[in-house]
Amino acid sequence: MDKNALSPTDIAGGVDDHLLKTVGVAPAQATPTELMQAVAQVAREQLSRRWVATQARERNEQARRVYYLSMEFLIGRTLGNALAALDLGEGATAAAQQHAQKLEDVADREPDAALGNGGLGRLAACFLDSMATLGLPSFGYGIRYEYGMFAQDIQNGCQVEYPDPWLANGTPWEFPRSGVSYPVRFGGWVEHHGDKALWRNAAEVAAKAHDMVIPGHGTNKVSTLRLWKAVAPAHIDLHAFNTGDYARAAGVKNEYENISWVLYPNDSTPAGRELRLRQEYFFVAASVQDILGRHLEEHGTLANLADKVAMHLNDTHPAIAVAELMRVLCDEHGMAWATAWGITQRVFSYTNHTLMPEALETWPVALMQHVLPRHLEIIFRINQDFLDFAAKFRPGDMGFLARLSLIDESGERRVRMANLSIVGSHKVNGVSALHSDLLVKTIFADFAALWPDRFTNMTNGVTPRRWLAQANPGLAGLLDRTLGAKWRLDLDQLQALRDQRGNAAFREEFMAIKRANKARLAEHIARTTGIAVDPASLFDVQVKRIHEYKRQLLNLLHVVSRYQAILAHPNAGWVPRTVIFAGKAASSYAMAKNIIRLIHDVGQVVNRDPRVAGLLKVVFIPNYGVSVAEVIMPGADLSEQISTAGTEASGTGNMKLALNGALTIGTDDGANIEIRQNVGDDNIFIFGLKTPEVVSLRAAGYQPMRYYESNPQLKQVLDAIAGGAFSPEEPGRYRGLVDSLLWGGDHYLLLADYGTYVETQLRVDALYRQSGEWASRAIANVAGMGAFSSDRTIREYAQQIWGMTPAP
Ligand code: 26V
Repeated sequence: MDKNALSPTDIAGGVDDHLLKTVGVAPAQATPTELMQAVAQVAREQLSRRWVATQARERNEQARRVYYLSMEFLIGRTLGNALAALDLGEGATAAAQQHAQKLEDVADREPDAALGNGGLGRLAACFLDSMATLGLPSFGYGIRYEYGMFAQDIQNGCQVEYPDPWLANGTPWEFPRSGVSYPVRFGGWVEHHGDKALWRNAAEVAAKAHDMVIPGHGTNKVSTLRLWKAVAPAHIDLHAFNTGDYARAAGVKNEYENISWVLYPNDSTPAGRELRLRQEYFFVAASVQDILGRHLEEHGTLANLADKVAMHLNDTHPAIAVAELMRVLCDEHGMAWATAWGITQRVFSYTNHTLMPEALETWPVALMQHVLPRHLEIIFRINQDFLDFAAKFRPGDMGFLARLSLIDESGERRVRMANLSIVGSHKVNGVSALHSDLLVKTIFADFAALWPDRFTNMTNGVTPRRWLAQANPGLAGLLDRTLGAKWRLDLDQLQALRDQRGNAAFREEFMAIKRANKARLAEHIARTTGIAVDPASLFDVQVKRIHEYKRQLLNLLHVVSRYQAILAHPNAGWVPRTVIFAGKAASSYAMAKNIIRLIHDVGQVVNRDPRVAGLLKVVFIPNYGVSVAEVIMPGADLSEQISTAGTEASGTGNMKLALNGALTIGTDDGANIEIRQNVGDDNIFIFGLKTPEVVSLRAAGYQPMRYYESNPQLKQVLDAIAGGAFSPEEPGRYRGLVDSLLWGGDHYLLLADYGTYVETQLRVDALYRQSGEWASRAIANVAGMGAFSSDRTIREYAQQIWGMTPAP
């Protein structure tokens, strides 16, 4: 593929060279961390070559490009992925060996780039991988946070958060572009001279570009992730500096540079914090300048902007870009409003990632006036034009207009960023079939009435390079021997595995690989929790952010039921189980933190009770993130996807687990529905209320107490938790938690789904006892996952939203 490919000797030589010249150590004395840095430098050189070549080609071709604007990119580690893309894996393994190291251990020294909270950020990272692999001319744009997602430690069963200084020792993967810097302005006021608006800003900060090169697989093309760092403009407060008041000078500098310091967490209730709004505008303003600058360089006019530029809004976080593009086109380039608006709508598209009303982003008008006065004016004008149009559609219907308005006038006036995104885009999509359907039936119904064709679905996907080839080398090897290596780029080829379901030798090999992955996971569990688990037991896995709607608590109710049932019927032939949890709680989300604590408290009791030894264990793996997930996904037997129907937009962990041969136990929610359609009803355990049933149960007046009173098993479980059976030193610790279910409304209907969930778990046991059958169904899961490659997702975006044709 690559004429300049390095031989193993070249690689080993390159590593030693970089140890000496870049890292600054004697090659013979290199530590694993230093080796990681040197191997990374060898890969970096190759990536740089590809970057230069790709950029030149796209410039010459005057290519149409897609710009993926996202506040989050949950990249994880880069070394393994880069080596695979560059086909340097074997050479690097050999080079590590020459230093008496395993490449795996070397790669383990790289900190994760955890520039995201969860699903939305990881999706962006999978999309970059697919855009590069499909050769789409593309850039990701985001923020170079100094501190990413917090690190989670568990102390006495409770979550404790630590900062994540992932850049403390530098990163070999970024290319600071000293020449690429843009001013970003804030605050002040607006003067109007005739029909000209003049924004007199109060402050200005510089945005400096730091590029990460995103290698494509099976191609020499690469893509760019351009992250902006906030830097105080050189001229600020020179006076303080000159008079020797360094403390004041430093204070002023920090006030500017704090914009890119830290990733905001997904809080239980997103606060309208000013710094967050500044972050959003900061990266949008820099990106728009960069994009228009590139366009003008190549085309010399903005008239054809929409023919050459697609900008995608990953959720509403970058939605201020709609107003910013209007401002730049009209105020700075003198374009007529109507012309600019036509271009803007053709340029933008928007993805919604959640139906949860608490998570919909709005900003107080007063805050926006203070931070972005000109943008607020522009938003008002967009709103005026829009409402004039909408009024003709349903004359006299003031409720309709109030709901559509970009401004929520019901209390403190607020700007609705989702409404701005929809009005400013030509396409709006949800992330699974169900979610997209619910969008147009619920929160965006009024917009869908106006513009039915604007709304569409793009079911999520995951990159098979990271989530199968890299995370599960054992299974990847078996696939290579069975199907050849092309599945990495054409995941539909997994279909052919269906024929292997009845092949005893294949099944055995498949399950031996699963067993080895479980042993690896067990080692990770022992190392991080001190708990020994048996790889022969069924590994039952729920890993994701901790949230009430995801119902980790329902899982735990089952664990307690099982514990009590084993005690009551010790000889009932129980299938040994290890129930594995992992995930972070937002630091201000008290209920989520309490759930983490309860998991640990239940674990303390269960794991020490000799009466259930060998039959039940409960573990919580700390600090869930991309790298931890790469160990967990391949080692799972059972994937828990048990959100209340209608709440999980898609899920992507569900895809990673099934792709690695786990069977799903899940509700009829998000992408679970499409997973079922693809793997077949017999190969998945779907239970519980469906979305319309959830709706009617709530409408009829849901009474959780009725389930408690009528199900003795459920009553026993809740009584035990509430009575302190798992917190004997503080018996009332979980009274409030149980009360929130019984008396607080049980908002996510745990008690309503409890019965069918526990029954379904018994069916899981029954199948697991028939190991051949289980193996066959696990294989069917892998075979059915072709549709969930992010390559498929990105092809759909390219063709149906961005107007681009990816390489076949
Ligand atoms: C949700 C919530 C729920 C209420 C409280 C605050 C809050 C804050 C953030 C969020 C989620 C934000 C968006 C997000 O990450 N959505 C996830 O996107 C994934 C990729 O599309 C998708 O697979 C997940 O189902 C969806 O939750």
